[in-house]
Amino acid sequence: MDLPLIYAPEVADAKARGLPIVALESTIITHGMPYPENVEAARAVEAEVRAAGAVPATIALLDGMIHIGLTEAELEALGHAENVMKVSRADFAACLAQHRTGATTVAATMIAAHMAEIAVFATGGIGGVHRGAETSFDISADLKELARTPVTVVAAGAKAILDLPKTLEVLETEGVPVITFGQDDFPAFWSRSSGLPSPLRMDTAEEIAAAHAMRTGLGLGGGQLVANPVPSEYEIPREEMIPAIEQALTEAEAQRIAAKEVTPFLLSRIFDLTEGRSLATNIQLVLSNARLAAAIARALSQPG
Ligand code: PSU
Ligand code: MN
Repeated sequence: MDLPLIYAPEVADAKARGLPIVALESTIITHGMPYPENVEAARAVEAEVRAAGAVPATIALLDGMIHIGLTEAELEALGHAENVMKVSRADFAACLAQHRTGATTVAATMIAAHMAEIAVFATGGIGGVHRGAETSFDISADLKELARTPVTVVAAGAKAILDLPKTLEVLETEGVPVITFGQDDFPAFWSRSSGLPSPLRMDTAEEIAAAHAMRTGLGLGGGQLVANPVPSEYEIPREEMIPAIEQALTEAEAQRIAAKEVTPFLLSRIFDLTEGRSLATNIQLVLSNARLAAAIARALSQPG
């Protein structure tokens, strides 16, 4: 079977010319931010990738096809569509076969990017091990995907709604390199530091590209997680986020939120509880990740 891939014209052109490409996810648009800020943010992130010398490819599943790059109209429609599936590895094929609209999580975006031979992907935060996972078993499929699919994912670390020490433990067990950019501490999304040391540190996009190429050359399989701390001017200190996080977690438990709904529920409650402050930081950190991802993609496309 031919893969059901559709390339946006800009991405098809970039592939034909061998230009660096950065994949972008769509769950952040449909389940991670409110409309219309989500669409504005998605456009701004695409523009940032272009300004940094690469071509953006926002990925989504539309009407039975894997879209690598969305047109203006597709992005706008996705931004306020209803009943959009939040697609991971488990429901990727079912979403396509049923011709449903699916937003791709980090895991699903990695799968699609790899099919399209795109090696670098920028997002905000990855899914991880949820607090209480020792009883709920709620561990994001993003972690296993990082272990099996050879895409370098640039994120701002993981949110403190998760159990960060357990998330790092699982990544280590799964053989995923966790590389923090430019500092020793693993970042915690809105905050530059989680208080946990990062397993690896690199200070240039070229080093990260070389590590990606080395993994490919060695046949190790799997991707890399690059943790890029939010720029300090947009940081929200951890102590300021803790009350909103605690309240969102308490509400999720009281309302028995489970499975795929957990992360979107927590994200949306935290946006409300911080009155949009967390959203502004969220947008800035994705822009910063887009710039770093573009630099890595450019370094990878340079011979030698
Ligand atoms: N974490 C964030 N922002 C997000 C997500 C996670 O800080 O938008 C989204 C991503 O698409 C991620 C998904 O892949 O949630 C993880 O969902 P789950 O925890 O259900 O695996
Ligand atoms: Mn989960």
